[in-house]
Amino acid sequence: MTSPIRALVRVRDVLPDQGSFPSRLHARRPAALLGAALGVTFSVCFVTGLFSHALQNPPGWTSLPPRPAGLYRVTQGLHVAAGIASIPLVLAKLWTVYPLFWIRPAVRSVAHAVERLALLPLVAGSVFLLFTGVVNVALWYAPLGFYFPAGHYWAAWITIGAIVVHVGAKATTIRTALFARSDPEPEAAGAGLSRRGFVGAAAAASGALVVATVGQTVGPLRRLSVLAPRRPDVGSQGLPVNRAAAEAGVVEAASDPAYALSVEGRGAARPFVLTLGELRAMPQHEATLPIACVEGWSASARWRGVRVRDLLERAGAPPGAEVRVESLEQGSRYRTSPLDAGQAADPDALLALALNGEDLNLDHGFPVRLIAPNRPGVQQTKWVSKVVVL
Ligand SMILES: Nc1nc2c(c(=O)[nH]1)N[C@H]1C(S)=C(S)[C@@H](COP(=O)(O)O)O[C@H]1N2
Ligand SMILES: [Mo]
Repeated sequence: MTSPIRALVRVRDVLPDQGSFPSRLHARRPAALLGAALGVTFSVCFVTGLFSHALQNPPGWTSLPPRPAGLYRVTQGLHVAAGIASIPLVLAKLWTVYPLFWIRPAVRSVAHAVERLALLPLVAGSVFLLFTGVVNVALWYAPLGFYFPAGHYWAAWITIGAIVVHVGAKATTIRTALFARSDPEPEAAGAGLSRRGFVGAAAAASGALVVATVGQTVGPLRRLSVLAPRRPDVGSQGLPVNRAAAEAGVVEAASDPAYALSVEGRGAARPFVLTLGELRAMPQHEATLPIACVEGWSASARWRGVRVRDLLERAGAPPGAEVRVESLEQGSRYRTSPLDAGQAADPDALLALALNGEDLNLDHGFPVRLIAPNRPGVQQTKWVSKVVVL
């Protein structure tokens, strides 16, 4: 039982007999190739994930630029696409290396013990991240008994730590497997997949999954997005709806003819209240901006409404004021949204009244919604009732 395993960890990348793990795919080179591909996809996920986290939890020591307006659309599209691409790669990688989990002696030294212990957070973390990510993208929150962004975020740190340990421990093996002249691939006992064919198949599956979903954010590919839960062009007023007015319990409050927007707060020297008619009478500004949902879909739309900075000026807010926008919606995590000074001053930061040339409908946030550049969709609060100047 030991000989095929020893072949894996020792010098030659061949399996000398048809022992307990006969497949020639349990070898270092395919493992290293798949690992390298995963290194790329996980790095993309990690960096774009940190950016998304920073936008949603502003760090305080720095402000995040509202430009380029579509940046978050690109980074979050990449985040979800790279995560989806990783799924077949992880499965293939686990298949190539799983005999190593049975290696004996289980622990050879302290360093070996550390390296092997790091496999637990590595494998569990990777599977957890991909599973929770897919669950979130698929809008199927039921199986998650915790707040998704927090769980996903902390698991990412643990997993990245485990990856660093793993790559460090395997550096020599990886270098040899990738760059040294390798033995010729052994003939398969039966008609089996070659290593090259196996890695190619994993890459092809990965590419196919991406193509089947990336149209949720890359408009021209939308027809191919058979596996994406959203199509960017399908929804009322030509835009998907994330949470409808009825689900949010705001139908009555939002359609109340007595609706008024109030601009108030410590920073507002001259707080005021505007009816919908008065809001419509203010100077209107038009901007083309995307909704870029953390769940990976995004779509661009034409918005028209009142600039946040015009409201601040009217309220006598000091330059550099920060703002909290509040929704009529009650009891939701996403009922308020912060704008730092730069975001609030941006000429395209709007309280929008119209979408693609029509008055906003209830599901898109009637009477008024926030739309501003380079922000996650969750921060584009709908059914706005209050602008609080901080
Ligand atoms: N009040 C409120 N605003 C909200 C939400 C919400 O649940 N409640 N969902 C947000 C999310 S997650 C997204 S992606 C966008 C989607 O906007 P849309 O439904 O108009 O496309 O609205 C955001 N605004
Ligand atoms: Mo969203």
